[in-house]
Amino acid sequence: MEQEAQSFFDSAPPLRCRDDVVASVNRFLDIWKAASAIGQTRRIAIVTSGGTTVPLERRCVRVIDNFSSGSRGAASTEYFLASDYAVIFLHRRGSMQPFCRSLPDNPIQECLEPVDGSIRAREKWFDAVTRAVTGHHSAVLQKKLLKLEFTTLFEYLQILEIVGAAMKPVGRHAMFYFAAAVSDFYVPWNSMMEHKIQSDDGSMTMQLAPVPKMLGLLRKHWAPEAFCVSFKLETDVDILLKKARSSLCKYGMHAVVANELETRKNKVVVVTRKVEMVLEKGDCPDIELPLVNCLVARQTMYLQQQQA
Ligand code: PAZ
Repeated sequence: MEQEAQSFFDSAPPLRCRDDVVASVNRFLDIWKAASAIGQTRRIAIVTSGGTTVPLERRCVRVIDNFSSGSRGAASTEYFLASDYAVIFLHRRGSMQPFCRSLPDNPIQECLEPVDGSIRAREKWFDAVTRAVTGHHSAVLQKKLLKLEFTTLFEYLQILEIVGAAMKPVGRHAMFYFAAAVSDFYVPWNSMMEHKIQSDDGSMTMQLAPVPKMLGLLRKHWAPEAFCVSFKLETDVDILLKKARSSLCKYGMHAVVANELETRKNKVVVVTRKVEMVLEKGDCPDIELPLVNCLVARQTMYLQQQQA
């Protein structure tokens, strides 16, 4: 498994923003280290969000994409921040952002209007705009939120490796929360066509390779002490829990959140080695509130086990 992961990284196109990512992650961690040194150790959640694309050509015209909107990751980020976590929000470019969930699709033109030579929020959208601006501003000002962007699977996994390895010193105070929908199959860079695939020949067949599983590397090498939560999405409820239980053991996760496509906004099951908890939205504003609360409590238990 490790060899497959290594050859994925060796053959991936170099990450263009690598130096910037490394520098911003290091800056974020320096703040965490300085606070820890004076006894104010904060937990850090690494929230992955949105779907990865799989390019079909090197000079990319076409991709394989998936349905994920990034809503789960954006909402969860808000709740982790509210629970006093610092958050690294590793998200798909253009996907849903924290504090912006109540805005319409075209927020600038729909929410704002020109008045007497300046711009102001329309009354109908005033509360949503205020929340979006102040929520984000306050998290950034307190240096509690770092946003990192990906589009392709190659970018996602390379950034994850940087962040994962950087989290080692954070130990049990780090929580990985893998809500992103990561492609299961891809076209390896070294077997990918350079130019746009031609349609002149009629139908075509393409061979996709399985994406190497990186969770094992995270648990074994990058950040072995971190609290790790992965997600399992299925459309067939009959296999959902079985698959979630199996990935709990296979990758050494502390919890797996099982969700079904149609009901994912109202119900999830948190699967751990000892218990399985069904969480429902009920009267909460969204399902991510009870979900994040539950996982924060599980991480507290995990931290207490170390002290015992
Ligand atoms: O991004 P979103 O809010 O539309 O959907 C969230 C989700 C279903 C992608 C997430 O809860 C999830 O299950 N992620 C892992 C998917 C998987 O690879 O099984």
